[in-house]
Amino acid sequence: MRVVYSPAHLAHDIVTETVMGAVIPANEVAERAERIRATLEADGGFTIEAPTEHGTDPILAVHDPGLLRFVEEAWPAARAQAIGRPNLIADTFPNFRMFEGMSPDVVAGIEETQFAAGRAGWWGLDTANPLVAGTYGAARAAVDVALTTADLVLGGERAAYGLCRPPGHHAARSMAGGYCFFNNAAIAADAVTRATGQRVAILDVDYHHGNGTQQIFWRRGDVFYVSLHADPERQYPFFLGRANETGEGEGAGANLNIPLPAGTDDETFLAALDRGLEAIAATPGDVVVVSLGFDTYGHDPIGDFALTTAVYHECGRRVAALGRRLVILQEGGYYRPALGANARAWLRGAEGRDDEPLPAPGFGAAGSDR
Ligand code: Q9C
Ligand code: ZN
Repeated sequence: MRVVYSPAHLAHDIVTETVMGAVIPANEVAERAERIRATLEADGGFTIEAPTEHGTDPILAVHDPGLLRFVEEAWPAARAQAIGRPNLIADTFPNFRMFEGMSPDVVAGIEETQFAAGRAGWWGLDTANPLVAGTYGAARAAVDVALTTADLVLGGERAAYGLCRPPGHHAARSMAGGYCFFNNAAIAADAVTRATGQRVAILDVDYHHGNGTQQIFWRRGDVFYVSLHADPERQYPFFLGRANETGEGEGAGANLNIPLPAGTDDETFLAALDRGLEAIAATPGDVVVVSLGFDTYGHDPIGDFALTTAVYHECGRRVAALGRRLVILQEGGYYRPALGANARAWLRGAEGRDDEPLPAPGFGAAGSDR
């Protein structure tokens, strides 16, 4: 399988994040993508290639120009304001209840502030997306990775994998969040619908609900969003991801959320996956964009599912059995020791290759499960 990867992600060198205000070692780190790349290289069945530049038009087809400008300018602006921190994390957000009782005209007149912390809050969902000097370049490269992966599939590949980092599915039209800045999968899906004039499905199997992807396509009937995720009742992003969110207007019925309980195991997950795949099979279209996360893994530090490496092979196999062409894009997954093995298993399953074990630990950079 052809894999698209850019070393530009390394400049998004996140070291810490905050959880409920406390500073902890970051989860969404560069090592994640490097582990996956090394394991796919060691496998020998994947070819790794660089993305091509696609410019900002495909980003602006999906995102508010203000969000793009914010991600580009936030770091230099923070520096210019003599904010000498290693990263920029917002702490004040325009919670919609702040404006309760105020007329829509008054609310519409409220503007983005140019002060770094306020501006990051204006464009952000939460405190989980630290922005550093290299964030803009990395986020732009992740979009190019996604669009190049889509190009490969439009060019005739049955399936291709984009090793996107930072991930994207929490980023909405006008909002970053949850380690995401630009919505790689949404940008790719939008580009595919424009290139083909056909409907596209997005299958999101990251542990978290892809609130950003749902929001972007909420009123669109040309992109069908299906997500399997931890029930937002107990898990981030908390305020979207419920089963009764099905889309509106042209998009009515084109959003399917499948929230899952803590402890979800291989069997429960596969049953939910089959539900999602049946729904996709019932809609027209030839291309599926997969938002692929491995934070469903049993040892994931921020998830509570119990999936095994073996089931990822079966998931890849079942998704490919749809018979559609696959633009597979990396989202989350934070248990670094198993990331390579999990990605390799999923992608081998999608390609119809068997689930042969990795080369022995110590042989090459593939790494073992534990
Ligand atoms: N206790 C993705 O997987 N909340 N994003 C972290 C940790 C944010 C996850 C809280 C999680 C965002 C792409
Ligand atoms: Zn996730």
